Amino acid sequence: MAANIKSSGVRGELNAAGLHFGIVVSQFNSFITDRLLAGALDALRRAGAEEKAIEIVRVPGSFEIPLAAKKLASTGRCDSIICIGCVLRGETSHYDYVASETARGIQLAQLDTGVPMAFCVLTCDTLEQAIDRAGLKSGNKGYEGGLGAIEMAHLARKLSGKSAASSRRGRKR
Ligand code: INI
Repeated sequence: MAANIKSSGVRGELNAAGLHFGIVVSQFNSFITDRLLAGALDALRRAGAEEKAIEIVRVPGSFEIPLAAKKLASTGRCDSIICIGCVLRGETSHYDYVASETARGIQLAQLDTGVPMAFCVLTCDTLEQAIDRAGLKSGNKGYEGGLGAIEMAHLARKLSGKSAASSRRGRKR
């Protein structure tokens, strides 16, 4: 095997020091989204993020997350953005529109801006399923999103050939 082949591949570290994060959180179903937000903050703090490097933006519902996330990414301040929401199935097709457009919008926003966006929008049939994913039986998807945001911030820098220092110099604050 050629000596210069890096068989381990490229990956991002789980160290949040020196990184700037945005969190866009929906106020709809806040009983759940508050817990997801707490999980995301826990992940960022444990990994060494500074309080002043975390910006929280609150939107009315999940449908509004993509636009807020895209505008936040366009400021140039964030290395990574965590998108938090909870869509619960009701009796009509409203759920399907909100859930799919939120997911599509977040994906478009990260592809358009190049700023990684963690998808922490629960799409559940019941409140019980959401509670399980917001800190009970199935962990906390906000915490997982926080870790994913850190990893992707580093990976995005590496794939664009930027060092942490050069990335900070180019960032508007
Ligand atoms: N928004 C949510 O975040 N979760 C939901 O379950 C939900 N339901 O079921 O209606 C919801 N609707 C509001 C939506 O996100 C927008 O805020 C609203 O349509 C105004 O644009």
